[in-house]
Amino acid sequence: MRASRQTFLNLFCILWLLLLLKAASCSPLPSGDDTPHPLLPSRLYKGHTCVEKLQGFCYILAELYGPHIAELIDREMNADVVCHSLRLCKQDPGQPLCHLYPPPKVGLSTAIWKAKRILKTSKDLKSTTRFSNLCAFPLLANLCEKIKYVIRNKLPFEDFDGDKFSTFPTLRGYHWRGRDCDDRNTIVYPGRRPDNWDVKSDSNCNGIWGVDPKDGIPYEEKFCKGADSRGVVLLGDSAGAHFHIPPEWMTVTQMSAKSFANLPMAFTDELDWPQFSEITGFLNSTIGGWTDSLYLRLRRRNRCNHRDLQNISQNGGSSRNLLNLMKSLARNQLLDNPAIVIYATIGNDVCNGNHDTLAHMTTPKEMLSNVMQALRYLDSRLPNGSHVILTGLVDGRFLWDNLHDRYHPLGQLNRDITYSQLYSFLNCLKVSPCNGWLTPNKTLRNLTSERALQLSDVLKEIARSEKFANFDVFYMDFPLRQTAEEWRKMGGEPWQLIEPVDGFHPSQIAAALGTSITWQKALHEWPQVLGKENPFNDQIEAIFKDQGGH
Ligand SMILES: *[C@@H]1O[C@H](CO)[C@@H](O)[C@H](O)[C@H]1NC(C)=O
Ligand SMILES: *[C@@H]1O[C@H](CO)[C@@H](O)[C@H](O)[C@H]1NC(C)=O
Ligand SMILES: *[C@@H]1O[C@H](CO)[C@@H](O)[C@H](O)[C@H]1NC(C)=O
Ligand SMILES: *[C@@H]1O[C@H](CO)[C@@H](O)[C@H](O)[C@H]1NC(C)=O
Ligand SMILES: CC(=O)N[C@H]1CO[C@H](CO)[C@@H](O)[C@@H]1O
Repeated sequence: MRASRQTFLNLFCILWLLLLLKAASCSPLPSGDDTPHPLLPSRLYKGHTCVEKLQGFCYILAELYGPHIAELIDREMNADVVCHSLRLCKQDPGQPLCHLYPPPKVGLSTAIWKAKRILKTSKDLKSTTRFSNLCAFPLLANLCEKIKYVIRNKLPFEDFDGDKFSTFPTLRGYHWRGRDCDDRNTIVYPGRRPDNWDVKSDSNCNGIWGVDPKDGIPYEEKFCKGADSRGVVLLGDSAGAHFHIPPEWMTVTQMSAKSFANLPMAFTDELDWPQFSEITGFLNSTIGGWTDSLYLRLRRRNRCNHRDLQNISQNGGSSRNLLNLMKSLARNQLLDNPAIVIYATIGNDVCNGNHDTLAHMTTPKEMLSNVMQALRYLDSRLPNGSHVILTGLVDGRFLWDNLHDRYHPLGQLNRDITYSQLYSFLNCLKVSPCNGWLTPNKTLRNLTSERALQLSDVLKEIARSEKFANFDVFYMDFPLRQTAEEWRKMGGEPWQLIEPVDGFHPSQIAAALGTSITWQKALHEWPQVLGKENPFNDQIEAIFKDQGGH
């Protein structure tokens, strides 16, 4: 599993740093470009034109690396040099130095050597010092408190408050799963069948409870009995987790304090935006595009499904590591409603950052074994009457074909970095999320797609031939082609369907369009998956309003 969470965070940090340096050193100050640069931190506090725009973002980096970066920029060293000297860009012995920008005149290794000497003269920051500096930043204080709390109490970050559902918005709380409505009570959670028709309290968190004073019938019974209630569970990879780095963090011209307003939240959610994701998204998108999700549609179809969603996706999720990840599925076979499980590891079985990437791809035989194991596990956990939809792998040639000669947000200002260059750089640093597709080698891209197709065929065959006791199983291709077609009809361009910063993940637009395609397919071909429409939706809305929000 090369394309792990850590890899993405590393990648993010590298890109981020490179940007800052570029922005700071290129700063389009109105005058006096020939005067020596004053130290970066003081420039930050005084708020010079270009730097002013970087605001909070610069502040953090200045806190983290301030004097070092300032010294280095003063000596006109470029971002690659700083990246290497701070060891953010790693170099393996005997391997060439990776660089994104043209090397400085003195040569890259000389410049790095000089930069390292400067670093040695000032005291090295320990990670703890860094952390408390970070905490001094008001925007991050709240996050720091939470992290300190977790560390102090030796809690695993995964289940921050010791419960699978949570009233904390981030740190894998309700942005990942339907919000719990009573964190202290373990028999209260979304998706369960109601306790005594929720006469006294809302045991399943769908916002419907109490008794109708007119006839003495509990509302839950009146509106939800026999309503075919069901939840949505996404088992997937970073596409499901909706990996997104806001491009305005990368594009100097778009930078403003507001761009960074969502920074603390993005960090605690590990740069995934599940609240906007295509299967479990529920908030209006603040990251471009619009939100649409199977969960939202299922909720609209039957308001009794309110809050019944789980996102068990992870960056790097593949058929193999999903086997472990899925153990965090929270579904009680006896007490809970059935679920629709979307199994969607759309790329990581063929995507890895290895040099001999082909040798490290999942084979069809392994795929069969992994997926069958997963399905048997689900069969032991899902309530009878559930449904599983297997989604095929994406054809990632789409990425190269639509992006390679376009400018990356990092390179838009000076028109100097294309995706092709970025991919090579990531490949060189060994942090590429997918050597097989993010490569100029057409044969390799073809071979990667060929394997992806074979793995999709395995899924298709499973759906055709295997039977399970508690769910039926369906297959659909990853709807990339239809998505692109729809988007073209709407006047869009294919490259807009890809996350601009990483040049790899589906964008918010792709997610929203994909949802509607998936929904339509289910509606026409497998209507039993979606259950029936609840005739009481309007009444539920009239009485319970937003049902307690999400
Ligand atoms: C998103 O915003 C629109 C109007 O701006 C609103 O009608 C809709 O209900 C919102 N959707 C969600 C999921 O909040
Ligand atoms: C599941 O429900 C179906 C009817 O919906 C029934 O035929 C089947 O026997 C049930 N399976 C189990 C394991 O209870
Ligand atoms: C890649 O595949 C396409 C169609 O699938 C084919 O036209 C092309 O010749 C192949 N290229 C290489 C280099 O294998
Ligand atoms: C392209 O990839 C294929 C398959 O890995 C490899 O055999 C070939 O040597 C590569 N071509 C180049 C120019 O690197
Ligand atoms: C991708 C992801 O965040 N999955 C998480 C879903 O929620 C559970 C419990 O909070 C986590 O354990 C998973 O890692």
